[in-house]
Amino acid sequence: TSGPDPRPPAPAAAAAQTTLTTLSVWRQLYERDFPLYKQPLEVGCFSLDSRRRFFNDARQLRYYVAPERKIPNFDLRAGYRERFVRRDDGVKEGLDHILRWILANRAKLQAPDAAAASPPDCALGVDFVTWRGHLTKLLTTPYETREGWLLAATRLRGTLYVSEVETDAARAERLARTERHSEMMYWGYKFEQYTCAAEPRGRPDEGGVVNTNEAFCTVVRTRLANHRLLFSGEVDCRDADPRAPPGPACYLELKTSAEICTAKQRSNFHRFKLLKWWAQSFLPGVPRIVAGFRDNDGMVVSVETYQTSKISQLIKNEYNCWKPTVCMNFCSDFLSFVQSVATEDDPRVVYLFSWEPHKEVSYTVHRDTQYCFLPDWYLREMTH
Ligand code: 0WD
Ligand code: CA
Repeated sequence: TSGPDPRPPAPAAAAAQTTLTTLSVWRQLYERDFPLYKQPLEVGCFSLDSRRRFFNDARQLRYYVAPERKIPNFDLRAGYRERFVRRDDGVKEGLDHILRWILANRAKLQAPDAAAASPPDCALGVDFVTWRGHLTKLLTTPYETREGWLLAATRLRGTLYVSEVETDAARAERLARTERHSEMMYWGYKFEQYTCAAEPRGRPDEGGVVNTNEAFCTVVRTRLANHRLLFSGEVDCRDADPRAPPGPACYLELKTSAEICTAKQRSNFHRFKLLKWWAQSFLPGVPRIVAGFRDNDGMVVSVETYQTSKISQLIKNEYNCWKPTVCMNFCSDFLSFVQSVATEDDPRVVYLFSWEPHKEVSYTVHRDTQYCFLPDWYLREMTH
């Protein structure tokens, strides 16, 4: 990630008025003051059940149960063969669940202040609708050296919808996934099972089935510079104390990571992993991240809680480390780039933004193709 970054900005990057054909990811361009980022406000939530069915409620929200022992010795391999139902990640859902939530909650979105601030052609009162995970990828792009991305954008009634398209490289990696890698993906979900209860005063059900179709997602509204955002992200659990503040302040993100034994491992953890963890939780305003550190056999040997707001302090001693302001300014400038490029208000037109490490962000325009992602049921409701 944060190695040397010697490339100069493209000449065009200096001129902000005209529509650029590419956007530079050169870090120094984004070392400005931290942009406005309004405290994310939870405007709703939804749940996906064991069969991936949508519910406009919090039925899948779970409650955090701190491990009883300092060395928990949770066995993350337990149940991988017998008690694991894996979501079919070949099924591309696009923004469908968020769109369902929008249709079920249109009245809420038209809050008085939102309606007043938005032009009449902007039916939802927001500029962007997307997944939190897509924004996380944007935040980390200036430091990413391995994986590129493809983001499809389409404009409908003034709002830009942004949905990821799987890259050829990501698809090849998914299809070539080894058994070991597949099992290690399970470990994260198994850790959730050891530390979450279905009821506020319940206990974890260690012997239950891990089903990755199930999800609880928060929907938040916020503003990045002049961009009004509506996005959703999966939330692992909340503080079990009923006196805890409402979401997102009561939410916790759960993570697993290899135990840190050497200075080199600690440095890598700070430079690479904490960047991704910070970006993912900062966006929706999730204040705490609980990390289970495991050995190579999948035994959790320690648990640590990180305050999202303190992570950037923690990494400041690393040489040439990532900076939150670069992440946020790049994301803001990318959204401005999308605004300037994706001008035609037509769900049959998709602007495909593409980025590969060591390159600039570029785009192509597609009319009436397989890239169209707003479903007919959504278009019928939104345009009648
Ligand atoms: O690219 C994405 N973000 C995709 C998300 C692609 C396909 C599906 N999804 C779905 C997820 O299944 C989930 O319902 O969107 C929802 C989550 O969206 P998000 O919060 O915007 O995604 P992200 O922040 O990347 O991931 C949050 C959590 C992950 O937790 P960790 O601790 O590993 O970051 O959502 C889960 C995972 O638990 N998750 C997924 N689960 C199954 N299949 C997937 C996936 N493809 N991506 C994330
Ligand atoms: Ca997690």
